[in-house]
Amino acid sequence: MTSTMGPGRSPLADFPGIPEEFAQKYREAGYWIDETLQEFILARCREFSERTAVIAHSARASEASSLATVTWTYAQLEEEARRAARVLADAGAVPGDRVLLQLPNTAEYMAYMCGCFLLGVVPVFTLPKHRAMDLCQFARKTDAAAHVVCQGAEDFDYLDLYRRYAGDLRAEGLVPPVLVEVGGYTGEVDADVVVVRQSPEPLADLPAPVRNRGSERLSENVAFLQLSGGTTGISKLIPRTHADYLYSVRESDRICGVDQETVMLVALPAAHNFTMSSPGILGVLHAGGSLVFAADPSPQTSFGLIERERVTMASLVPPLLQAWIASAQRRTPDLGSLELIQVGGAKLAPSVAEKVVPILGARLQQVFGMAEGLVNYTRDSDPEEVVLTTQGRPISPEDEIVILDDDDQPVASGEAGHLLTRGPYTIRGYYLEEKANLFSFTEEGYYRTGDIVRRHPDGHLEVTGRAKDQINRAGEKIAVDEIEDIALTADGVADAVVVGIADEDVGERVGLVVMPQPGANFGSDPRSYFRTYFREQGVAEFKIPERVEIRASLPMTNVGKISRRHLRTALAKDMATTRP
Ligand code: OOB
Repeated sequence: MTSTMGPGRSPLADFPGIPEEFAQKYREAGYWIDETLQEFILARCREFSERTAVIAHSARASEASSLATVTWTYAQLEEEARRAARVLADAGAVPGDRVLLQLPNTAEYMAYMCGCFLLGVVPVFTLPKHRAMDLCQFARKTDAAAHVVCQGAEDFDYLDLYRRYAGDLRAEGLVPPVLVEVGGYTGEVDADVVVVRQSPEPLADLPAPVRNRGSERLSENVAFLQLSGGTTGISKLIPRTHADYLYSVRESDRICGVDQETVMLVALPAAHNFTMSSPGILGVLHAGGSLVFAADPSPQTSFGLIERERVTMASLVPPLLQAWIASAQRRTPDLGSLELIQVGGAKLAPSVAEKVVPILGARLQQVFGMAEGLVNYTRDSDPEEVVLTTQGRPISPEDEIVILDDDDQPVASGEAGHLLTRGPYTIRGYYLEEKANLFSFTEEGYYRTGDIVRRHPDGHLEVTGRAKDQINRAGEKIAVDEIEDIALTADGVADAVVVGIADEDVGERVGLVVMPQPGANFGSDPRSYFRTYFREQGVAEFKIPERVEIRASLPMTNVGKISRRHLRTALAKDMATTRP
């Protein structure tokens, strides 16, 4: 293996954390305990050593072109994590450094996620779908030491993606991260790319952890950076601490009944907050259960795995649930082992919710969460009506919920309004977003979720809408103004409006309305014109407008230009009623 030492990286920058008076309360209540993710991984791998931790495809193909399935016990998971830690250390990453993790749902994901925690580096949970524009931003913001990819697992050239943004960073005088390819790629690579060709020796001696914040307690330092859905510009970075995150994981296990017998299917992207911790991958590790990774999210693949591995629990976004229901009606798979299906990430229609028990034969749990913190669950003890029609109630008695009207005044009880929250696992500020933080957090430290909710008398929340300029496409969040800003840079665009078009299959699709400059020419197929343009700009595929309309003028009111939000609403309605 080549060893490329990276340059020294900057320490983590400061950001608004949870104030000491609150921290003290959370410690005293036993919510925050003094355990880091490194200690957590090591302790569970020892406690459950002989049990099965992971069943997944491995990107390190044992036979050319086919992905091999591996089964790792907890002891093997620790060994593989130590190998990954060795690779990262050899690439120059030292405790406290940031590492961009961009891996598909493979065994390597588990090895490198755990490897980061063992080494004491701060992973940044990017998704395989992110493209050059996203990665460039994440690398720049975090001064990442390494970027971990798997070239072989998908039909996409991550080396090319790396070259693109690394070039941009160098042009700005910055030092790009070292690229670490973990799939055993055999082609040519550049000098600053590390290809993991053989299994390195597990790292026996882990370096001493470092504090990356003011806090004396290691457990109250930053464990990783999660990505926000983003409402302004590209995804913001969410600094989560060991103590706050692990509290939410332990409580999630208790609420969802996760134990040693749990066999969880991981069908959604592993790095998503839902998949990670609600109760997700970390919840299963905490309890000593088993994780079964699906290489793709199709019902066929998942049903096969459920039958073969006797899966007991799965988490889905609503469109995927709909696909499961449709497929199960046609194929009658054996889902007998499946006890619980969690659904979250976007609003679940009651008409779909009520099909879960009769068609899939498993209990339903609604999950309304956010990477910034707050997670709500419906409980097994809730009446059926509550499970079908609400998005649950918070994890913690210390999760403070406030519902306000447009003027920041509390709504009457039972009325819908803006949801604000603060609590023992909700952040008080994004990483390096001073300006956005002023808007997203109140002076009292409440996070403005951008969701419109109604609270039922029993405390359950019902999501009734959204106030943020964001599109929710099958649980993937897209910031409207990010896409508008890019559209505006295309030749011949005078104005651009991006809207969410209501859609039965994925909830919402991205629509783009363009007002052309005089004489502009977008060819005979503007959609494909803009698709090509967005791709060239390094925009991730899921954010690229699926419908494009060219309009000589945009709606105005009699008092002049209407607000951007009204314009978007009007155009969205328009596009939903006119078929392309
Ligand atoms: C989850 O996290 P994010 O950060 O990708 O997105 C959070 C946003 C929420 O603010 C809300 O707008 C929407 O996604 N959302 C839901 C929902 N769950 C999330 N909207 C309606 N109904 C639901 N059940 O999406 C996430 C994080 C942890 C657990 C589950 C989901």
